[in-house]
Amino acid sequence: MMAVLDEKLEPIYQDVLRRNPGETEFHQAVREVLESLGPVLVKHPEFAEHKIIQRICEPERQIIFRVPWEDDSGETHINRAFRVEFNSALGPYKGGMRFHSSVYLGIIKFLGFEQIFKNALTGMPIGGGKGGSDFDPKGRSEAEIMRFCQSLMIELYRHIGEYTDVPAGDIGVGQREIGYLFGQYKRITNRYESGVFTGKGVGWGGSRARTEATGYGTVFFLDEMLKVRGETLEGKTCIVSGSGNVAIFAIEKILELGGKVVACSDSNGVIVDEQGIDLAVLKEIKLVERRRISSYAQRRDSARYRENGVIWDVPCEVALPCATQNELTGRDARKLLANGCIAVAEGANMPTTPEGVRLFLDASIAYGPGKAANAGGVATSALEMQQNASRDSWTFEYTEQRLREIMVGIHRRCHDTAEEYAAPNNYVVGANITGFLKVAHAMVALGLV
Ligand code: NDP
Ligand code: 2IT
Repeated sequence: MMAVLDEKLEPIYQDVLRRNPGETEFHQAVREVLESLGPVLVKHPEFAEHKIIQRICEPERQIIFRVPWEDDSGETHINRAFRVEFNSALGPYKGGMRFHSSVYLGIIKFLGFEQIFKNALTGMPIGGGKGGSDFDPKGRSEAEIMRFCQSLMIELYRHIGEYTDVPAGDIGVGQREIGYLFGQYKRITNRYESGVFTGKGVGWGGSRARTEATGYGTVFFLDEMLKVRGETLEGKTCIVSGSGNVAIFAIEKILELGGKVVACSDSNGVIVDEQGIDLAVLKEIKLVERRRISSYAQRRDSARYRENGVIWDVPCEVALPCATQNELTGRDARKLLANGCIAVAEGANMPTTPEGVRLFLDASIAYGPGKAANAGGVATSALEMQQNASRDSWTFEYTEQRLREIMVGIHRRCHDTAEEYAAPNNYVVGANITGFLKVAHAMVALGLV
């Protein structure tokens, strides 16, 4: 099933496997990028000479630390936290923090590696990094979450800074957690350094439209892919996996552009609403009450809850995976294609397995890989840094307009690069090569560091 790697790249990939044992998600992310790079090395022999690929696969710095904290009953817990500072050729390390029980070094490294190319694609001056912890926020009180964030920051503060490393949110980390992390950073350092975090609240240095940016941006990218095919979202039946930050605002933008969303999900099950998901009800349940998606079905007669269901079995024309890595398998891709799906845009990071990606590319549907399609989140983080640096605060309309232009630009560059490298409409090739070239040229220019 796997594509063959270029003969120069195969030994480099074997080295990555040997040096990073057991980190399967990291291996997957590296392999997927290397599979696109054969023709680049032919055009640019200087990259091999400077060992750019070997260097890009090795994080500049990896920080792993203990986070002790006390729950509300006085019991002590020990978690492990990570910050992988992957590449700073283009700017300070930039990328989110993920709190989820599945987090280990291999997940953070895959995310950090993807982030290098994604951030390069945005055209903004940001390097790549990622962090997180195996802390599970589910069922934890506000006070417990605050204590955990504060304990984590007692170690992390020394490694970050507006010119060094700028964290943000990801799974399990939203504005509330960013507030506790930033508050503790401010207390320890005695500096109101707004630019050290993005995803802050609008009242304390955050950017308007950052909350919406990843979901909106994914739909803007989707819209551009459809345009190339003479299509629009108007009247299209869509499904969106997950029901978190990315999923909710992807749904919002699909509805604004005239599409209909008939299903969403969480890690326990799937909601199918043939009348179309009622966004106000969804937001109330997820953003205000912080409850499970199952309670949506109790409030809408037209909705059904499928415990342990597979969302990709729901017939649709457009599918947006917005939950987590490897959530869409080869089996799911076959099902989507059989049901007439014509477009897939990834709001999540690496949600489609390699077999699924191959099936989408072979079927020539519009397939937008995460590092391109979901780059609107981090791009708007860079706009937040820009506002912080100039002590300014832009309107929602202006910020969304900038986001839209950035997504149109990313789409165009990926599209044109794919054509240049004889892989028309292959956004995987387009995104990997465009992102890589930008970082590789900068690394050569900066010397052996
Ligand atoms: P949230 O924590 O807000 O929501 C995550 C959603 O995905 C929840 O519905 C969650 O369900 C579901 N989910 C998480 N893990 C799993 C799992 N193992 N199996 C099934 N479902 C799961 O996170 P975000 O919306 O911020 O992130 C979603 C995806 O988007 C991630 O891949 C993230 O890396 C990516 N992303 C996020 C960006 C951002 O700005 N936030 C930017 C770019 C990409 P449950 O509640 O049951 O866990
Ligand atoms: O995966 C991602 O791009 C994010 N979670 C957002 C990172 C950021 O710094 O805004």
